[in-house]
Amino acid sequence: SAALAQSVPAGPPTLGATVGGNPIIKSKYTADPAAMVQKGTVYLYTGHDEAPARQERYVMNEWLCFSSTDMVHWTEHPVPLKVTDFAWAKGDAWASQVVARNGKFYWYAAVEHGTIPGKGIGVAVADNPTGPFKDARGTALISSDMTPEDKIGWADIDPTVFIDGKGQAYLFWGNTTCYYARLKPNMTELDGPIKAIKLPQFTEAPWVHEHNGWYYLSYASQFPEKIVYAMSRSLDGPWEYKGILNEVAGNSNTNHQSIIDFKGQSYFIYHNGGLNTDGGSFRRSVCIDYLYYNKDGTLKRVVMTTE
Ligand code: FUB
Repeated sequence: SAALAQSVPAGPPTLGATVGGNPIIKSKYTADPAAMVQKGTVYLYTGHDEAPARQERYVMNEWLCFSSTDMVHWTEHPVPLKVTDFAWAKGDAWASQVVARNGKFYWYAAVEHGTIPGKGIGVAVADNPTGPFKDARGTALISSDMTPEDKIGWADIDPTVFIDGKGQAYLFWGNTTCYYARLKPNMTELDGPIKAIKLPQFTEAPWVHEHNGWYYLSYASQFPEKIVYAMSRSLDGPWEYKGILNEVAGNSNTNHQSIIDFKGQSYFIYHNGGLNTDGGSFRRSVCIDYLYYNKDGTLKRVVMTTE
């Protein structure tokens, strides 16, 4: 079939080539993608936009999980995590990321805290990428009392976790200010102070990845959001701002990216508001396009495709 032919490219795809049918999930609205590669399979974790048509507010109560071995055909797994799995939380299944360590899978997720004003970040754990996941702490890992300069109530969102070659794990997160801290090897406790990173026009959605000896910190900038990025040789910085990676994605005020290498290709996974006539800022959809590196490690701008 045409879709299958696309999944086995005969050589590197050219700039602007399609991965295979954006948005990739058409059965529901999906947002805030975070992909994880495990043993020849990509697991894609997303938020679930459940706002009815014309309701211009987030309705998000659970996260979703899909998997693929070719980035074209996706299988949905039963809902692996809900806000109600965090007893201390009261709503808002916002952005999240899953990482693997020592045979377990740790899911970092932003929610509305039940008793401490504002958002918080929890961590759930499972023996399998598809769950079932259980709250690993019983309390928030990050809450607004830990970042007291938070004047907006949602500074503590959008976690991304990266484990370096020496096994040191780092948690990055934030809205308006980008924070980071080390994690203990148990992945459920901070190891040292929370620090702020100075990044130009940081809005939210940090994502940290590594490629050929460079660390990349991409993030959503301004509003409506573009995705921009910075590079460093060290996770402690200094981070050098490199500019726009992805322009505002159609019909959604937010964007939120995940970047992975899989079977020799690099991918930029993001969301837009392009599905159906009801699609938009509160009914978003995950899309995938190829990502290309220049020889000096900088990134070519992502060409967004719709097919
Ligand atoms: O989905 C809710 C929020 O919108 C996320 O946490 C942000 O990154 C933005 O996409």
